[in-house]
Amino acid sequence: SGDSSVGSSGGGAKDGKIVMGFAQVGAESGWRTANTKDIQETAKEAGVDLKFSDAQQKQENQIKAIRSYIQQKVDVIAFSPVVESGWDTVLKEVQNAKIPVILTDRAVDSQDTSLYKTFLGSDFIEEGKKAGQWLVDQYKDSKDDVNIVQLEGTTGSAPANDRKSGFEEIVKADPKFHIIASQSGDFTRAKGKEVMEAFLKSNPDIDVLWAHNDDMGLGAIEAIEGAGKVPGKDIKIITADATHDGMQALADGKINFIVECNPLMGKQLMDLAKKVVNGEQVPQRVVTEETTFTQEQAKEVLPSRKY
Ligand code: GZL
Repeated sequence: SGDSSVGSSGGGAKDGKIVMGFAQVGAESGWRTANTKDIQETAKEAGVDLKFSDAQQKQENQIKAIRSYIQQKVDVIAFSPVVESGWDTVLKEVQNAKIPVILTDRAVDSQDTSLYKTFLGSDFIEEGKKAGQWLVDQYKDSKDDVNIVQLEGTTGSAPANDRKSGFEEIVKADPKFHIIASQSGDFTRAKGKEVMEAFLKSNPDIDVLWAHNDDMGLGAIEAIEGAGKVPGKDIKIITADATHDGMQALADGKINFIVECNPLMGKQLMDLAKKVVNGEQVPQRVVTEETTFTQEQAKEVLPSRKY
């Protein structure tokens, strides 16, 4: 009949191509734009027909996009849930439409793990612990109190929840560490600057900033310099992600340590998508590879970084 959609998994698979609906969080950070670029490039390389939406960090927009992918009868739906909760209803609609789901980057707190085939992304608790451990090691010979402020990621998101709990688990084991302020900067540079300005106004003696991503850390650097203090010296800064701008600030001595969060998961996503569309078994959890960087290491690797 020449109609290649006949007999496919129901998707609009034109000429045998897999059709993927991807509902992205937004374009809030350098990490996110690197993640988006990688997904779009690897889809092309894998011959996957990618339908892509940007939810401007709003859950209702992601839910709308997922519903539109159901209507379009795509072969597979992938998305990075902006927050952990509130997904069961729409994921049940996808399940009823017999479309497999892959979670990327961020997790959902649904108890029913049959609602998705796999979760591909970083271990954010581990990332928080790495940040905390670096701090403990830095101050191991000091008896003085250490005052920490924390710029949390998007409220309710898996990276914010888990980076916070991983970090606090490590530093709270030592009574000299005090988290004197902690607030969301929504993963953006602008909000990170705004919240850090408020922290600086109400806390004259901040020793350390732990920012859940580079972008908030970079905004905080502007606030710290605006307050006449030296970032990386007067206030030590730890961030997560290791995007180009963060790594540049690390090499320049304005950030002291970065815990990498690898956005380049597109190739793994496309391989997993082909498997789930073909009904093959895939692991329930795939953890992305990533490391950490000191100022010296940043200087070395900057020229070869992809993002
Ligand atoms: C982490 C990702 C976070 C990044 C932020 O995997 O969800 O969202 O750390 C991004 O930069 O906004």
